[in-house]
Amino acid sequence: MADLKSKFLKAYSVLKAELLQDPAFEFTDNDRQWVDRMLDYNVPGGKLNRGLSVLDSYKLLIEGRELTDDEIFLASALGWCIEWLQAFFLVLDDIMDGSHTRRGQPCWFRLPKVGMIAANDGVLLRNHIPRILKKHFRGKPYYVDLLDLFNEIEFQTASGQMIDLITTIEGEKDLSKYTLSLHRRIVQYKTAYYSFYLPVACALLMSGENLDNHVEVKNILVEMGTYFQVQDDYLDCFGDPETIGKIGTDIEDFKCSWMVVKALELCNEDQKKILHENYGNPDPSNVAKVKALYNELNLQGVFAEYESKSYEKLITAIEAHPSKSVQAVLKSFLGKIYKRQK
Ligand code: GPP
Ligand code: MG
Ligand code: MG
Ligand code: MG
Repeated sequence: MADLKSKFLKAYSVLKAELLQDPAFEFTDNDRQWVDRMLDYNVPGGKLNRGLSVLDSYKLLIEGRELTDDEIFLASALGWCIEWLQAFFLVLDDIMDGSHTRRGQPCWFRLPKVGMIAANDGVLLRNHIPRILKKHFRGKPYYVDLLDLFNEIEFQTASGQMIDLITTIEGEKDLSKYTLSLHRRIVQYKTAYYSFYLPVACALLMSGENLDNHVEVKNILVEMGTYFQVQDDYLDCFGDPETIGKIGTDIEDFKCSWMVVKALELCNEDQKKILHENYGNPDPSNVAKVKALYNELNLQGVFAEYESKSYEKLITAIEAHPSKSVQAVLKSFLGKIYKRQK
């Protein structure tokens, strides 16, 4: 596995070098340096779970036989396309959420020389994906399906991001609309499809499968992605910023987070008043009051319970799947995120 990871990391340098020599644009040294630095800052610094999962999943799907170097490179290239997509989303999400840090460093747009150039860098990151796909997959029978998959999932993610954002519009702040069903809709679209379904769908396409035959796999991965975003919401409030590499902003931003939805479900009238008075206010004293209320309601315990229940449900759904190799793919993915601290 260590060997596969090092091959995956090598593929990044190959893809970056190709993009920096893209014949469709006449780069000067200065332009090339900008893109080089922008990519290194935003693409490879995360956990790489999504990218590596394409490789892991493909290996499990073809069962038994060794991967050829060509297959390792292609599965890595698809994994990197997902990491590029993620970089595109995060660069823009950090602007929209007014975040300060990401992956243990200032958000890209916070760098004095970058600022709103980051918005165009986001567009560039997004455009690199079809360029990578064209270069390496154009002759493959599944090329059109790959393009279609990335397009569909980008649309779903942007739509999820839209509902995440429009629930927080200034002047219309209304906690009464924050329910578990709204939360579910947001996280399913903004996170689950691109983070969980996409890596496995890429591996399925590469192994010659028709995605229409894998609706149940998709349903399980969307469940897993929902659980993953609940963890993200929890860590935004109770995670260690040193470990997660980012400082939470959900309370300040009036987000429809799992935490506030649960708090609203469990609170009495006096506690509800505290939420209404303090949620969505950037002042640290207001944020502290919300966190104190979360503690009073034992949301850490409520989350721990949610976490083990979700795990059990997912394992049951996975074990009901007829294919052992698909079960292995799904279990490997779940193993990577269960009880994660970052
Ligand atoms: C995560 O939400 C969702 C995304 C990164 C999708 C963004 C989509 C766009 C079209 C820009 P989050 O804000 O909770 O993530 P984090 O906690 O990492 O900031
Ligand atoms: Mg964010
Ligand atoms: Mg966001
Ligand atoms: Mg978050």
